Amino acid sequence: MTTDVTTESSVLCEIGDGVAVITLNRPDKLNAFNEEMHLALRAALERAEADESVRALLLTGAGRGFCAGQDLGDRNVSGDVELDLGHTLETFYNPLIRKLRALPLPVICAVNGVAAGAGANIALACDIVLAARSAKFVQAFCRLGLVPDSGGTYSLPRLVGEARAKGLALLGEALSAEQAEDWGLIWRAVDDDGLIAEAGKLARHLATQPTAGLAKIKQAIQASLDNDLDAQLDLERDLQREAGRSADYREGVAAFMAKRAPVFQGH
Ligand code: LHQ
Repeated sequence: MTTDVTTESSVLCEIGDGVAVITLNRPDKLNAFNEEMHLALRAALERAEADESVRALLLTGAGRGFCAGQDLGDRNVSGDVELDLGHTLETFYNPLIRKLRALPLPVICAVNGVAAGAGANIALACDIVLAARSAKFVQAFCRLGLVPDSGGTYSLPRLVGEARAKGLALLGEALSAEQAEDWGLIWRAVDDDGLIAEAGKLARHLATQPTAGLAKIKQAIQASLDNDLDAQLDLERDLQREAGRSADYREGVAAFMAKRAPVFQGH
C-alpha cells in the first residue's frame, strides 16, 4: 500500500506498510552514481528516517543492474583538471555508508543485477542482502588503479576472510550471487523473478517487529567487529537494560504467556 512517492527521478522512494522502498533509478547507466543521484538518495534516506511509520528500509535498483558504482563519465580524467577522489568519498560515499550502518531500523538490499565498485560495497553495508541469482558482485576498483571504497576494505575481510577479500579486490572478477551466498558475503541468492516479492515480504515482516530492539541488535553486532569480549559483554548489558524497559519487551512476554500473536509498536 503506497502512501507517497518522491519526485527525484534518479532515486524513487515509496513508503507503505511500514517500509520505505528506495530504488536507484538511472537504469541506462546501470544506476551508476553522479552527484545528483547521491543528493537524491540522501534526501530519500532523510525522508524515510523522518517518517515515524517507517520501520524497515528496502534498497534496490531499477532495470537490469543494481548499481555500477561511480559514473565514470562524470569527471574529466584528461589530466587538465586536478582530481580529488577523496573529496568525493568524504562528501558522498562515506556519509552514505555511515548512514546505512547507523539507521535504527533494518536495511534490506535487493541486489537485482550487477553490483560493481562502490555499488557492490553499498549493498554489503546493508543489514540483510538478498541477490537475484543472475546478479554479480564485482570489486571493479583494481581495474582502474583504485582502492575498494564505500567500506569494502572493512566489510570484505570481515565477511569472507582475508584470502577471499584479497582475491576479490586484487582480481576484480565477478562473483555470482550463489557463490556470494556460499561464502557468507550475502544472506541469500533467490530466483530472479521472485527477488522483489521476497525482499518486500521480508521488509514488511521486519516492519512489524520490535524496531528499537532490532536497532540494538544491529548496533551490537556491528560493534562486535571492533570490541573485545569484555567491551561487548558490557555493551550487551547496557542495551539489554534499555531493551528490558521497552513496551515491546512487555508486549512480547505478555503475548507469549497468553499464547497470542504479539503486536509490537516498534519502541
Ligand atoms: C556505466 C558504468 C559506470 C558510467 C556501466 N559509469 N556508465 C569513487 C569515487 C570517485 C570516483 C571513482 O570511483 C569511486 C568508486 C567506484 O565505484 S570505482 C568503480 C566504478 N565502476 C566500475 O568500474 C564498473 C564499470 N562498469 C562495468 O565494469 C560494467 O559495466 C559492469 C560489469 C558493471 C556491467 O557490464 P555489462 O553488463 O556488460 O554492461 P555494460 O558494460 O555494457 O554497461 C551498460 C551501460 O552502462 C553502458 O552504456 P552504453 O551507453 O554503452 O549502453 C555502460 O557504459 C554503462 N555503465 N557502468 N560505472
